[in-house]
Amino acid sequence: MIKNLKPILDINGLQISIIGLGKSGYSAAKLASFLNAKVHVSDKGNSKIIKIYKKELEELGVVVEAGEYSDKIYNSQLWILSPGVMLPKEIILKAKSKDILIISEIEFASWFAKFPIVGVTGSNGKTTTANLIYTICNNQNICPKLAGNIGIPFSQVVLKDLIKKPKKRLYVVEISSFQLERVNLFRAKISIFLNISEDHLDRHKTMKNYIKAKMALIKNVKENDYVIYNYDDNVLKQEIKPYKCIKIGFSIQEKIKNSINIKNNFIYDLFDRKLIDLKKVLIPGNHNILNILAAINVALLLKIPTKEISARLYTFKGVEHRIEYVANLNNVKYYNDSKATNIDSVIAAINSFESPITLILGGLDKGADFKALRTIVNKKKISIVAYGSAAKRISKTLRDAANLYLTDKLKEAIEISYKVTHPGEIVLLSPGCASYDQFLNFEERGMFFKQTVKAFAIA
Ligand code: UMA
Ligand code: ADP
Repeated sequence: MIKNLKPILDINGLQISIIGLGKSGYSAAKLASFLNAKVHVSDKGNSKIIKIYKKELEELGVVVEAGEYSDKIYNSQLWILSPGVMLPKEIILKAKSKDILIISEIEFASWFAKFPIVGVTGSNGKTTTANLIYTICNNQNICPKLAGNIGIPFSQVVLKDLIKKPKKRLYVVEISSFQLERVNLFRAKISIFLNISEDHLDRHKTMKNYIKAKMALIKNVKENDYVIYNYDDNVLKQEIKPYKCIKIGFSIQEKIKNSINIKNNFIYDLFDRKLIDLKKVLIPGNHNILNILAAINVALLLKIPTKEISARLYTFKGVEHRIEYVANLNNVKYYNDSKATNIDSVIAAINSFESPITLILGGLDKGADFKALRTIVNKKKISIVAYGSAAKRISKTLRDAANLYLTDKLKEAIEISYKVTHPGEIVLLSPGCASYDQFLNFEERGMFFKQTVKAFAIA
């Protein structure tokens, strides 16, 4: 029985159930098995990948059940939940009645992480900022490793280090609200909050719950830990106030004392010396300047020489599927922003361009508030090509604010954009919706967009 929430640093012989056998469950099972726990994995699905993982884990002595959760899950002292798992209330209550400790995979991995963690969260910009930190700080003294929601389970990275025993390491962990839902003792030396806007309400139900999940990143913050946060985000500013730690704000709207600041297209360091020439930065938009400010603050805390910071930053070309330049066809530039799956990221993309835009918006409707786009599409004279299951709602909300075309498939939306966009203008896929209606994920959607656009060039 584990009544208090202490990390169980010795899990030798402990009976553990891992729920969900995706990337996280698979890696957590391998880590737990390496540490000699008795591991049982349960997944309600039974896909091809589950079968592959099952075979591999069974060779390690892990018991795997696929297709349903059996009562075996209750024969354990610790549950590790994969981020995508949402358990019915009655299962949680039954586990609690049996004193089973329920944690997230990120929490579990952190118990065995022997090096400091930089935790990166926010509604948008996590992957870009984590990659920026990695690029700027990647030297022999820091030895950073990317992990977490970025697609590399933290358990996988921690296990590799337990085996290889490196002398130095910094974990740069991208952390989603799902992963923070069951954090008990997780603690990052540096925590980053990029922004908070409406997202994942299908899971969290209310903004209050969503914000609460995000703030769990600093639930265990200590006085000498650092919290780097977007000072232009009013919600964050309020939420962070009560925490006792070293707070470092960053802003593009106002000058902040004892912080890096922006003046005349330059970022200045704490001593008012020029640090970054923003004209040399390759990634577009004010949102990316905020991401850069967050990353530079980390680099300065890690004492990366300023020349190294600027030189590395100027090489950073951005991450695939985030306002990614695709092609120039007949003097029309095409950009792939398939990762924009909420409204704030669509606004960030629109604001990154001066030229008129044909915006491809749509996909699987997550219930986003398209009203929030009315002002900007009207002001910037944007044409919208709406597609997918969200198209009708987009049309209803925005047809009197923008020139709007309606269609079903993304392919047709690209064809319409090709026809209606004039030389000097931009075609931007920034869908603001999930991809799962027509694609496996946002990566597949972005690849499809790029291939279709490039095919126009050949035709
Ligand atoms: N499953 C159950 N019960 C459930 C739900 C799912 O058994 O109630 C099973 C499924 O059948 C499946 C497995 O759980 O076999 C999937 O687990 P998962 O959804 O947690 O996926 P992983 O493969 O472990 O990937 C997770 C993150 N997925 C989610 O948060 C949904 C990945 O983020 C992350 O990269 C990975 O861990 C490594 O840390 C993806 C994501 O979409 C990219 N994140 C969201 C986002 O960025 O918006 C938060
Ligand atoms: P995340 O990992 O949080 O999803 P990404 O870096 O993958 O963030 O970017 C997701 C989407 O959000 C992309 O469309 C990108 O252009 C946009 N974006 C990136 N940074 C920000 C930011 N700071 N504010 C708003 N949108 C952003």
